[in-house]
Amino acid sequence: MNTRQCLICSASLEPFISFGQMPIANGFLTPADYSSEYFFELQAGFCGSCYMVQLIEQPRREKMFHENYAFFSSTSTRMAKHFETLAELVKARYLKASDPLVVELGSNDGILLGHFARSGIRHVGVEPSANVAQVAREKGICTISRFFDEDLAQQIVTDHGQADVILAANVMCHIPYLHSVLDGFGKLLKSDGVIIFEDPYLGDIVEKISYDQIYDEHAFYFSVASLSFLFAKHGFEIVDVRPQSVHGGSMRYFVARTGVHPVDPSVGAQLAKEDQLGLRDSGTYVTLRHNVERSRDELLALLKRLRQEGKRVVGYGATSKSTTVTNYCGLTAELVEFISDTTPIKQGKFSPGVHIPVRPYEEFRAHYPDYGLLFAWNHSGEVMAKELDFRDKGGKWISYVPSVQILE
Ligand code: DWN
Ligand code: SAH
Repeated sequence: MNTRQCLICSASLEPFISFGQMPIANGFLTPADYSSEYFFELQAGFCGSCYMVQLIEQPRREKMFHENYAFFSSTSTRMAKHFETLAELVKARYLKASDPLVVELGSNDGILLGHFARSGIRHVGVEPSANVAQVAREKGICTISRFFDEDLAQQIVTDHGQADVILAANVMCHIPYLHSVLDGFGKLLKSDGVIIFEDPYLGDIVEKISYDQIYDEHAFYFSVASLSFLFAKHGFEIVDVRPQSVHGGSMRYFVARTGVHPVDPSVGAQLAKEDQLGLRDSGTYVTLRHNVERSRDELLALLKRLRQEGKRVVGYGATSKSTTVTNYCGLTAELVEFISDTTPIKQGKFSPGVHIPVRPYEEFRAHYPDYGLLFAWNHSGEVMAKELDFRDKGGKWISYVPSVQILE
C-alpha cells in the first residue's frame, strides 16, 4: 500500500523522514533467498489534520505476518511479568459479569491470553501468524488464525457472543485498516465493555529519538490526540491512559463507548503534555528527523572507530527494530560481527537487508566480544542482569537510545 493520504482522515500527509529502501523487519533469511529479498521505501509522515503519524507505504500484510513469523512474545521474562500484571488487573476490574468473554487481537504465542485460559475464562485469540498461533493452541488457548477486521468480529459474535473486554498489545499500531477494526469493535463489544490496548508511544519516540520503532509492521505511531479523533468517529472515547515503561515507552489506553464510563483526568493531563511536547506541530517531526540523522552519524562513526581499533562488536537481540538501524546506518558484518538471539527460528539465518549472521546467545557467552551493541535496548535491564559476567570480564554495552553512548 502506498498512499500520501492519511489512512484515518484522508487529508494530505506531510512526509518528514525517509530511511531509504528497507527489507521486511522480521524477514530473517538464508543466502539462497538474497536475490529475491523484498524491499520498499520506509518513509513516515504526519497528518496536520488529525495528527496521526504513520507510514507512507506499508508492505502487504501477508509479507509480514505468515506461518514463519519470527517474533515470539514469550522470549522476554519481563514482558511475561508485564502481561501477568495486566491479566490480574483485567480479572479484578472488568470481568464482573457471569461467564465473561475476553477477545485478544495479536495474541501471538499466548503470553497474555494464557492467564485467562488457565483460569477457565472464556476467551478467543485472533492471531494471523499461523506458527505463533499454533504455539498458543498447544497451550490450550482458543486461537483463530486470521487477520482481525469487521467481518471476523461479526463471526466471533455469532460463535461466542459479545466481549466484556477486548485486549490488544502491540498490534493496533500494526493494522492500517483501523476503521474496519473499530467498526468490528462496535459489533463485538458489549454496551458497557472496555477495550484495553497498548502500543509504543509517539511522545517517547520523539523524546528518546527511538526511530527504530519505525519499521514495516508499525503502520501508526499513536498519541492520545490522534487516537481521540479516530475513536470519536466510531462512537468510542478514551477513558483512561497509563504510561508503561515496556518496549522503550508505551501507552496503555482504556476505551469505551462514548458516555458510558467516566473519563479519568489522566486523559486531559496527557493531552496537555502532548501539546507541551509539540506532538500536534509538524515542526516537531522536522526536528526529529535532524535528531535521527545525527544519531545515525554518531553510531556509524563510533562503530568505525572501534573497528579501526581492532575491537569486536556483537549485536544483542535480532529485534525487528534493529532492521531499521542496521539498514539506515549501513551497519554490515564488517562492523557488527554477528547478532546474538535466543529465538530458534532466527538462529543460523542472516539479518534482513545487511545480512549480519544471527547466532545463538551461547556463542556470545562462549567468546565475549569487546562491546555488546544493544539492539534490544528496550529490554536492557533484563539483558544486563543476565549478562553480568560479560561486564565483569571487561565487556561494555553500546546503546543508541536516547543517545549514542558506551554505557559505563
Ligand atoms: O511490536 C512488536 C513487538 C512487540 O515485538 C512487533 N512488531 C515485533 C516485535 O518487535 P521486536 O522484534 O523489536 O521486539 P523485542 O521484544 O525488542 O525483540 C527482542 C528480541 O531479542 C527477540 O528476538 C528475542 C531477543 N532477546 C534475546 O536474544 N535475549 C531478547 C531478550 C530479552 C534476551 O535476553
Ligand atoms: N501481542 C503480542 C504480539 C505483538 S507482535 C505482544 O505484545 O508481544 C504483533 C502481532 O500482531 C503478531 O503476532 C501479528 O501476527 C499480529 N497481527 C498483525 N496483524 C493483525 C491483525 N490484523 N489482527 C490480529 N493480529 C494481527
